[in-house]
Amino acid sequence: MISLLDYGAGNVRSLRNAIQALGFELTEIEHPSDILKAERLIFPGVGAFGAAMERLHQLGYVEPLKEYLAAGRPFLGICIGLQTLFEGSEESPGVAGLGLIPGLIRRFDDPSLSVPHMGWNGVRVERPSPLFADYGGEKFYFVHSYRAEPDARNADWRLATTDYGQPFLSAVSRGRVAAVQFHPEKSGAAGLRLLRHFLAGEEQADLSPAALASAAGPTRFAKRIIACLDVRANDQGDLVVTKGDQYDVRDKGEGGAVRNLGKPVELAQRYYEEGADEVTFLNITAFRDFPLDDQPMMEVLRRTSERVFVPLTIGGGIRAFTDGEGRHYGALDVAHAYFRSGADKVSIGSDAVETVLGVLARGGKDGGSSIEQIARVYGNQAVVISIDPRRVYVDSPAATRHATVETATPGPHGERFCWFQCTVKGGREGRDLDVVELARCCEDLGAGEILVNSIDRDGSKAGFDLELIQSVRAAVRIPVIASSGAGRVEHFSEVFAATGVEAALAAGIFHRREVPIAAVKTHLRGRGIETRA
Ligand code: 1PR
Repeated sequence: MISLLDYGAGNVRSLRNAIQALGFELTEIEHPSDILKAERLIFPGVGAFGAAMERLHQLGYVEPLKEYLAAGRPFLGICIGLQTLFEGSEESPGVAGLGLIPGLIRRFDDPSLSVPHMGWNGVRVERPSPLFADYGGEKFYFVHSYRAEPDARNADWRLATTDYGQPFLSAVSRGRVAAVQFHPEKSGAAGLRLLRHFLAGEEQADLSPAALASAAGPTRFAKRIIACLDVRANDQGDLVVTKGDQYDVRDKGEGGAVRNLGKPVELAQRYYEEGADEVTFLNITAFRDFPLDDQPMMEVLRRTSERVFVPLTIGGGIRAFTDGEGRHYGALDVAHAYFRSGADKVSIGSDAVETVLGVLARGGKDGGSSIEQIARVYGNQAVVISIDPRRVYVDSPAATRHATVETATPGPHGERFCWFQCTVKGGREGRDLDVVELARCCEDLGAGEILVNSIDRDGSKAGFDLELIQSVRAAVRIPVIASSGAGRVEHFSEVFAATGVEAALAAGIFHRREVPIAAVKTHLRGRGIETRA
């Protein structure tokens, strides 16, 4: 029987789904005494180090957990569940960890690298282990801003290391106690296999040929290819995957129907099977409907998270609402509902623009924004900002206060400069705010990633707006996702080579089966750009 130690801070639905998909039943740790009764204990940690330790103390779990671990009983920690085994973390100075493993958790500090380390990276398996018995050399999904440093004092715990600026401990074990920094429940088939080895109590320690090979050289961080599903109800009320052409999702001509490119869950599962590194749902009319009433959307998320084991992002309508009966809901309530339904990250569009306008007008942040609230509870890495910008052409930089670029694509009247205006409500309204102001302020508010769409390029197949993407890439240190305009495989190598972004997203060419995800990855590897297999 598997006992899950869910201390209630974050989204562990994905892990539950993975364990159930593997055919194992879970029992919950609901009382400190349950810990010493557990046969096999799995401890997924999400959120911040200090918050995790505080919750464990509040629940009275620390002492029984230390006793369980000291007895060397079967244990698998995940992410923060690895970090709390150490003595402490720079993330929460002065907060003691469980102290089972000597050493400190430190922040990534290589200025040339985005933080969090968010995406797919390899592991160097350093000794035989049941977890990696049939390891085939695949990459795993990481999302963390702090890392466990290998040193002489924890050498006997070292199971695998990974390179991101410098090597860090990506897996530790001693006897039947093990922990991994990456998320096996979000690492596709390779992650499910590793989970199965633990859940089945396999003790056969082995070192596969691929594991031996992995120990040879550096691990390589992959660029992410993300499949995006814009979702809304069609005129018959059915939730469909649609696709905008410069954000217009209706077929051309009088009374055009909402384009219908398929069913959300089926398409998401197809993309998972075809090798998408992440799947993003954008609920494109949620800005006007109250998402908590949108049970079909929550059902789509629940059913998708039961069969898709790579990160799921959901956006649309994450902001404060007052419903028809005058009941007030905060953005955190909407985000809770999305996480409970299976999302790993939430993306905020319109509300981020209004928030930043408020911060700039007030001259400072007040801790009450949707970004700050959600990042505080779920961690920075769970908050994505989705920008819906459009080009505004000007004759000269002096014509506007906004950050302009000298563009290779002149305006309709030959203007050689432009700035990128932020919009809300799916591009329906512009705001006096540019993408650089938005991105920088959102990073300061605690967002973990920026999705840069483009109204001008959306659905055009003309390629990504490289000048737009580069403007945002240069403005922040958090990961950036390029979006809008992909038409052929070369557009992906072009945007990675020109801007250095960590991920690229597409919709239309995948929905219409014009370009397979595998073809994009083959092309990128052919150009020496690392991808997950
Ligand atoms: O503003 O917080 O309620 O969130 C609304 C979300 O829905 C935002 O993320 C916004 O980008 C999105 N959205 C709103 N209206 C539309 C629309 O199309 N009418 N989708 C819309 C925007 C952008 C990408 C698109 C790429 C790739 N879509 O998701 O799929 O441009 O397209 P391509 O590869 O086919 O060129 P809130």
